[in-house]
Formats: sequence, structure tokens, C-alpha cells
Amino acid sequence: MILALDIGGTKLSAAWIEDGHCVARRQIAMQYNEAAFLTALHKLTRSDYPVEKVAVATTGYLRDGRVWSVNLNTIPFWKGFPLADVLTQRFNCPVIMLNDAQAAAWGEYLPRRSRIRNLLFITLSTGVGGGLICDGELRSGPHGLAGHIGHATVNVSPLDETESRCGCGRQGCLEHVASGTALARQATALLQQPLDSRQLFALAASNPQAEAILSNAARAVAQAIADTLMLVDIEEVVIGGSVGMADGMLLRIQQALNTFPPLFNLPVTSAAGGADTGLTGVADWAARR
Ligand code: ADP
Ligand code: BMX
Ligand code: ZN
Repeated sequence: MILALDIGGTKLSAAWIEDGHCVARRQIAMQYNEAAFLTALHKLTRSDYPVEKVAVATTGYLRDGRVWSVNLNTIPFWKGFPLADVLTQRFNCPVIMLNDAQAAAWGEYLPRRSRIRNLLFITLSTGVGGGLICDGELRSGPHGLAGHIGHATVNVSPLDETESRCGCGRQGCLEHVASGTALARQATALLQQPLDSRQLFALAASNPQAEAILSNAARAVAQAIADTLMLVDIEEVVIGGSVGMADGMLLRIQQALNTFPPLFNLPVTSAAGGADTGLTGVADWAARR
């Protein structure tokens, strides 16, 4: 049995998978210091299932079994955290790890691979992540950074203020405009009340400022899609994450892309695997290894 874990900036999910079928699933809140994270991980994964392999999709980039944040505001203790060692000691079996968006890219490629061989997956979630399938292969890259589209810069500024930097240290990142965290920050500043991303979406139908924040974020995502198309050439873009799958976000991105010349247009679709696409992707990835 494979234990698949998806460690995101907001939630931790686990699925126990036998012959490709999910027999149990659990989810809890992510924790932002090492001790609380280890306690949560223990609670999440406690079970009597005979785990033979652990498959992990995690936010951050991976090197030698360790996890690092690109955006240290998301998970401050992800500074070479020895996740593979922690899980190997706990389960005493092989541990296979992928970045969360790379895992989801693989998960979304599986149902499409009879049709296409090049795909970009984008998650609009706590941050903005990305994964690339190039010529039928998942690209991870020599530094594990391939697909980290959230930290490519866009010529679209956030609507609150432009002086602040992304948690990666750079100015102008897509993540600083279009992540759930960035949407909440802009909504809170512009509408002058504490708002999260879900509340922003609910307000958008009646409040032009709320709609402007979402349309602006969609324009930023469309810019990043067009840049990726020009850089590596892709056939389809799949959008996931709670923000990406929220009401009307896909349509806003499609509309923004449609304002570009025809050369830059390509199909943009919603994640077939929904919120579980990272779990499914990494479980399949691990099953092949
Ligand atoms: P993770 O980043 O842990 O993978 P999610 O994909 O759920 O998790 O993304 C979390 C972000 O999505 C948070 O910023 C949260 O406020 C936002 N969010 C969650 N649900 C919704 C929703 N229904 N509509 C809009 N934003 C949402
Ligand atoms: C950030 C980065 C990526 C991740 C993306 C989406 C960190 C901790 N993570 O850009 O590695 O793929 O967020 O992740 O720097 P999520 O937390 O929104 O699921
Ligand atoms: Zn950045």
C-alpha cells in the first residue's frame, strides 16, 4: 500500500492507496513551526495500514531529500528540512518526493497523455506553483526548480502597493499578485476590512474593486502562460488549487489570454483531479519506482 501525502501552504492531506484505489483519505491544517508540523504529520498518518512506500508532494523545492521554501513567508522552517529522513524513520520504507505542483502536473498529464505530450500545470493556492511536462516527461530540473512559475516576474502589479517584495526576495513575482495570500492581502488593503480569498470571490459579483483584484490576478496568470508558451512550447494549461478552481477564475484567465494575439492562445482547462490531483500524481509517480 502507498501512503500519499500532499503538504501545501495551508493544508496537509493523506491518502492510502492500494492498486491505484484510494481506501482512506484525511486532511488537517498545515503548521508553521517544526514541532507543530511533526505533531500534525504524526496525527495525520497514524493508521494500521501496511505502508510499503511513502509518496510525498510538497510545497517548496527538494534537494537530497530536504525541503526548502522559495517563499520563506509561507513556511519559515523549510530551510533544508530533512523530510525524507523523518518519513523513512517513521515508516521504515522507501520515500519518494516531488514538489507539489510538479506532482499535480504529472497527475493531470495521466488522463491527457493519449492526446498531448506537453503541459503546464499551475496551482493558484497559498502560493502559485507550477509543473511542466515536456515531451511526455516531468521536468524537475537540476535544482528541483522547474515550473516554479510563481517566482517568474510579470508586468502586472498588485493593486494594493507595489513596493513590497515577494517572500523569495524578488519584486514583481506572479505569486505576489495572484496567490490566495496575495488576493487576501490586496482585498484587505483595498476594501479596508480583513478579507480572505474565499470572501473576495464572494464579493466580486457585487463589488467592482473585488472584481478588479481577481481580473488583475488573471491577467498576471495569462502573462505567465504566454511567456511559458514562448519559452518551452506547450499544448495545454491546467489550472488547479483552491483559488484556481474557485468560481469564475478559469474563465477570467481564459478571457485575459484571449486578449493576446492568436499565436498566444492555447487551451486552458480545470484540474480533472480537483484538490486531489497532487496526491494522485505523486502516488502514480511512486508506484512506477
Ligand atoms: P494548499 O496551498 O495548502 O495546497 P489550497 O489549494 O486549498 O491549499 O489553497 C489555499 C488558499 O486558497 C488559501 O489562500 C485559501 O484562502 C484559498 N481558498 C480556499 N478555499 C477557497 C475558495 N473556495 N475560494 C477562494 N479561495 C479559497
Ligand atoms: C511557492 C513554493 C512552491 C510551491 C508553490 C505552491 C514555497 C514553500 N513553495 O511558490 O514550491 O509549489 O508555492 O504551493 O516556497 P502551495 O503552498 O500554494 O500549495
Ligand atoms: Zn517570488
